[in-house]
Amino acid sequence: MFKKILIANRGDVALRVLRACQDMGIATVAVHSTADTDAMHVRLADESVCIGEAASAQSYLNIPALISAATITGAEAIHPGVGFLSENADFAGVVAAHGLTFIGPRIEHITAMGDKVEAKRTAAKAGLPLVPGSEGAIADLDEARKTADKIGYPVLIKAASGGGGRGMKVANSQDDLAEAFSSARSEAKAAFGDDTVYLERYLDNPRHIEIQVIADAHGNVAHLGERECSVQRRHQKLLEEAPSPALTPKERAEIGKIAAEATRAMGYLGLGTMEFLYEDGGFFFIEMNTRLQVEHPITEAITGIDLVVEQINIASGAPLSFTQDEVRFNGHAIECRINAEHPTSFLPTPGTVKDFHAPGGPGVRVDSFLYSGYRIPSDYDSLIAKIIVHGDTRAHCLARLTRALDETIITPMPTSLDLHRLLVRDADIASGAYSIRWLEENFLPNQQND
Ligand code: MV4
Repeated sequence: MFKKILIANRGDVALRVLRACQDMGIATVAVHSTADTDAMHVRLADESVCIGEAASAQSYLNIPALISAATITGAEAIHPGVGFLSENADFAGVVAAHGLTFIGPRIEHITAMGDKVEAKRTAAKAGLPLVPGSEGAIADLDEARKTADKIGYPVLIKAASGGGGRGMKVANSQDDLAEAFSSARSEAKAAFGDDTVYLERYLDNPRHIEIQVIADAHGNVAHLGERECSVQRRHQKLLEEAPSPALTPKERAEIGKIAAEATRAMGYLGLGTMEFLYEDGGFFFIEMNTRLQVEHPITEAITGIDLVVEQINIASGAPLSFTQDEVRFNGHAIECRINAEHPTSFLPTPGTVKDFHAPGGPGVRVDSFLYSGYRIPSDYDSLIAKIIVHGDTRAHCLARLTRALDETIITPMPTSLDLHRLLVRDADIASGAYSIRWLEENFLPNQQND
């Protein structure tokens, strides 16, 4: 096992990894920008290294500074956390080239899943069900037309280098196709420097359901159930729950088995998440994330498995601490993401926190780096806290979540807490009757949707 790990991240995920290391008796190295000198992850780590200026490009994305920090502190492994360099195959390669261990999947899988065309090819080969669409990239308008005629309108043009919703265009009929094709291409070129696009049948209002998978270097593979992530606005998830209120036990067992078998077929290593669109009882693979996810705590809550500890174990060559047969799904969990943002404009509201009071009691977990007097920098994303609640049933979980949200105090800046307080009292949330358009259409009807 590693003696010392460097955590190449900040915020709640840096604390999350730090806590796993502490539970395992592993020493920690925090890195921070000049804007994060007073950050909680720096205070709680055994050692810390300043790696650059506030701008992420000069600090949390600064590969030479991160490698230097690991080398001078004698860290043996680097955990990339979430975001930043967590899905950067070049970084994983540089880490390995310096004799350090990247706590994450193999480079080939990070590379394959980063290219959405290659991701679909890999997924299809591994037996995952796909949205009907082009076999690979679409070369020109003529090919787009032929493919669209074959699969039927409406169709969606997507960027191979995209993901997270950027560079997508819908064509409702052949009349729209030329415009959608060329604007998707030029947007992709501008956003990613790559105008490779592909085509899929457009699903009108699916749910977003993802499956957590995990594999070690000894041939042990497991799925840890699904997370329902449909409550989102502009591709920012607000609330996630496990299990999904939409699935029957039979559907859950089937898609879990398919995902685990695909994980094995790929020769995948470590923690991964397969994202599916779910509509009319069918699952359609769209993307795979080759990292820990922000919403991982709800899976931890219903399985009792520490996903970060497992990641570290796997990276050190140890086997999974459980087998698929030993995984038990227990009760229901919901995560609310609390952002420092304006309730209607959704613009960030950085500044100094006056009062912070976290909720507590049975079934409540808070992953946050806030403290009273902490100054939230304006340089990073606005996620400031995650409130994760577990209950015996979905209704029990919602009751506990309602009380947990009502206990929470964050002043003086506006946050998304008030929106969550309304959401937990909403009839559609109570019944689980929502899909990916629900929040924008029914809850924020005055917002500009994209
Ligand atoms: C789709 C889709 C409908 N049909 N693909 C958006 C982000 C990217 N990960 C994939 N996305 C979508 N792909 C087909 N063929 C609708 C979306 C989509 C979406 C997906 C998951 C969660 C939220 C979403 C919000 C808008 C659109």
